[in-house]
Amino acid sequence: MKHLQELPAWRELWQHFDATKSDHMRELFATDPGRAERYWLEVGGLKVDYSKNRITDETLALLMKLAREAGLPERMKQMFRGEKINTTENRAALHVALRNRTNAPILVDGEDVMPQVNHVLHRMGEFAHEVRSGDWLGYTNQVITDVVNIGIGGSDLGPLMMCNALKPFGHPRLKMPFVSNIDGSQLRDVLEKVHPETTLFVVASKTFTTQETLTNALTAREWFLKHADDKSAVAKHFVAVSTNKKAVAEFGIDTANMFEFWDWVGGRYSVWSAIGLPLMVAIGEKHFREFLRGARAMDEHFFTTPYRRNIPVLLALIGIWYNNFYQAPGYAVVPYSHNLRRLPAYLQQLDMESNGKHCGIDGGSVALDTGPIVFGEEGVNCQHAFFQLLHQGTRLIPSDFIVPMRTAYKVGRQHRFVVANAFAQAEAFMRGKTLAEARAELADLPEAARDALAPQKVFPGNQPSNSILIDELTPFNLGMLLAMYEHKIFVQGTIWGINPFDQWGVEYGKVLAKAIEPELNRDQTLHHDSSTNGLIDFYRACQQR
Ligand code: G6Q
Repeated sequence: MKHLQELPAWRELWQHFDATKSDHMRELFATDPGRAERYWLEVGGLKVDYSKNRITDETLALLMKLAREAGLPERMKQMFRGEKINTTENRAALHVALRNRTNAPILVDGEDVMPQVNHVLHRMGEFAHEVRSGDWLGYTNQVITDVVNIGIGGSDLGPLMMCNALKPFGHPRLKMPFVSNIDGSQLRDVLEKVHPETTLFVVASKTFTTQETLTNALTAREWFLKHADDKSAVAKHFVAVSTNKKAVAEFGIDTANMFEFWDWVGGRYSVWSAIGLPLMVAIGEKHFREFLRGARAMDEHFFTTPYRRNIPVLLALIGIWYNNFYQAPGYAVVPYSHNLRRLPAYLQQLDMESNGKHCGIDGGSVALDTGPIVFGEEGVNCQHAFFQLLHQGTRLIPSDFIVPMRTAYKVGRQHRFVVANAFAQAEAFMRGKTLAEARAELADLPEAARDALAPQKVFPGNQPSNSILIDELTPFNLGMLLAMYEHKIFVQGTIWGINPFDQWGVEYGKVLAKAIEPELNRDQTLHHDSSTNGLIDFYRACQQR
């Protein structure tokens, strides 16, 4: 396998970069009236304006050439065929099967996975219906009012983010708290607000070995049993979502109350699986299936559209242009929607856990920058915080502005204001403000004061952004949006020659604390470095106070 740096397109891109790196987007817009129209794509309710990027048709042509030379076409086919492209874990990466609403067979080890996918989806639907209709009763025959998801990482962020995003579709009786952190204050806050007779716990863990989740689930069960005082009542208040039947049974949850998924579903790609159960309970089966259909629409777009009009491919390539040529440290995700406030955290995991790798698939070092640093916050709040650095700092940091065009909440003129802010910021990032413009704005000041202040009010501009417009926050459109990012990340991982589907860093984290936790309480000799020994000693001392 050739390294990226050896590909002809890579070398041509460097030449192109050297020739164009100082070009300003202002000029690109001024000299090309058709730019915005040409750099605009639509799929269903999703529109992407990618014209405010430091690209030209030549840049895109070279980047697409790079994608082909790096083997993207073959890799896409391998993914869709269910081949074990997650080589380090010897697994397929088949989240696309979970939303394969055509039901065309998808084979893993020669077996069609669609019957089991459909079976679990059907069971989830029955369960969601029972809880929503009030047929599912607690141990004192009361209807359920709170569904608490206990899970972390991929078993938390997807359903949590989506329950917020689709709040207007939520069942009016049901509240959906999420507990992820092992810091007991989160669980305590939730348990203070719910009642054991009307609360259902969903214990969500792919492996069912994650300490945070199992510890929180045990505490929740103790809390429940303190009130119910009857172990047989647990079955009416605890269900599990997992791939590990044995561990679920050992934990004490009846496997009849377990919703299964499979090792070919990565944690951060699992919101489409039974991990999405709380979401389905909140919005109902019909809307959950719409969510899957939206993702499917994006899958079809991704797998069948030529690169020049393929949204995930183009966004991935533009990201590589900044990451590897402009050496941008990362990008900002800015949803202009309070309901999408957890989207940055969701994408942070999706992207950084997938492409935060230094080792290539072939075992060698990739020797170039891979996954970008992803950060973000809901707009407009972040305009009053970190946007300053994007406007006037020294770094190139592209942004994705995600802007719903309509809102379910008709509150005054707020939504118009939100949209106006999003468009204005993207324009300002692109245009900037020249010294002459800054001086003109200060025309009232005496000459000396103007000379002193004007440079401070210069905005370099040329800061790239994609405007991702969503007709409305519907399950279908959000399914498309998430699938778009999944595929974008997959394309980038493929070009960098890494495996976006493993997560050895996360696994490492799961074992690290196990060694230190017992040492915190015991008076035993420590064998760490002097800093770690000191930290442990200090903790011990604090417990004596
Ligand atoms: C996701 C990661 C990680 C995982 C959590 C929870 O892709 O693997 O975030 O989801 O560590 O793992 P369990 O679901 O196994 O508890």
